Amino acid sequence: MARMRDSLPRLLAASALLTGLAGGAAACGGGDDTPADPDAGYNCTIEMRDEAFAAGMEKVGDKGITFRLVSSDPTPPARGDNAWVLELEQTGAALDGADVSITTYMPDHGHNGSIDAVASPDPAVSGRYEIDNVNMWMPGLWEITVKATPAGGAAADTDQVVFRFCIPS
Ligand SMILES: [Cu+2]
Repeated sequence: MARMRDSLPRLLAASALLTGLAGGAAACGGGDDTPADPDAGYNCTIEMRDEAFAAGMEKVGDKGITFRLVSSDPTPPARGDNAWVLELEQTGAALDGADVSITTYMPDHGHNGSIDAVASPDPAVSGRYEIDNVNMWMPGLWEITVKATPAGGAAADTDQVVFRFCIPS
């Protein structure tokens, strides 16, 4: 069944490719299932790998850090640059002073977002970080990996979670 789920969007991408070729649009980089036209849009209603955005949604990494996505501007996440607010907790306490990094990636195309996200702690709220430039420049499925290393922690202390959002157009 996983294969069925995966292949349907690819079929749609393939038909978008054919449509795009007829219009002479350029491809966006390697991969045999790369849509031809970044502006062609993407049918998120049949995408099964994504998550519905909800303000305050949480994920817990393997090392026990809770990553709470407090908000996204715009809501839900949309094409282009998004500003996120994130809260981190570990063993029930707000995690201040962590080294936070964000990577956006399109698994179907093998490419990242066009610019690097920037994380900065919110001095007003313990454990809260503002993330600018969460970039999803193209319609389709994006994986947003959030990593956090507690203050003074080694690389082995780094925890991470992945959010998956679909950008329709
Ligand atoms: Cu892409």
